[in-house]
Amino acid sequence: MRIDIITALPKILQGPFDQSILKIANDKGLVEVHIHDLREYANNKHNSIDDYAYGGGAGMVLTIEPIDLCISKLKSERDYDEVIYMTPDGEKLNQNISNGLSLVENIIILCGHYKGVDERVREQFITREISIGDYVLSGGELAAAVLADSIIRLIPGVLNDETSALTDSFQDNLLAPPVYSRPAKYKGWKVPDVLLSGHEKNIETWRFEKSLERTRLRRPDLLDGNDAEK
Ligand code: 6GU
Repeated sequence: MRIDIITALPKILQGPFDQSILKIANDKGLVEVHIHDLREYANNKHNSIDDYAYGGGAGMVLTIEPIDLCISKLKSERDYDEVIYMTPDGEKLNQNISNGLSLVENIIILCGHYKGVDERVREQFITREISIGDYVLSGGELAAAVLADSIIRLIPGVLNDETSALTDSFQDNLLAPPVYSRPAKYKGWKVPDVLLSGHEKNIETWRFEKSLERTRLRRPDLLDGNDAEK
């Protein structure tokens, strides 16, 4: 899979992709993430990529030309399944969306900034608009990193234990059960006996019950329309 991220602030995005699972995925050749600095597509004296909004008002708007040049260049090199714009007024990200996107070949992610992008960019180039939640960030970069992380970790082979992405919270509309590690007793605080029993069936049942209990308590909304309790 290939992910091209277009941003006015490339430095914000360097860190996340140089670390942890995202780096492993890249090193294994399972994903290629390319970060594009919008300023390199500014075809003017001052390298400017933003301008005042027509009609007035506070805040700068990312202009259409550099974005057009960058997206058009990428599209001339390969086909893209989606051109995604990160914006707080987009569709709210969930596990379903990430699952779907982990199956495609090539995506472009455009990060919004300042007051947003010229509306014609959204009309002409964008196939999908995604938000990561009901709060406002100062730019789409962190949101793009969140989206890319949630997609990349689902690509087969990225995680060591291939089943572990399947047992994540949300993957079956249930929150994950509690986990414990050594020591079995710490300052008198004990790990539940069943987990030390070696009895696989009982452990599985215990985990499922804990998942259900935790979901009922914390996120009853997830159980609406869920088969788990029927
Ligand atoms: Cl995608 N962008 C910005 N700027 N703020 C957000 C967001 C995106 N998702 C939630 N808040």
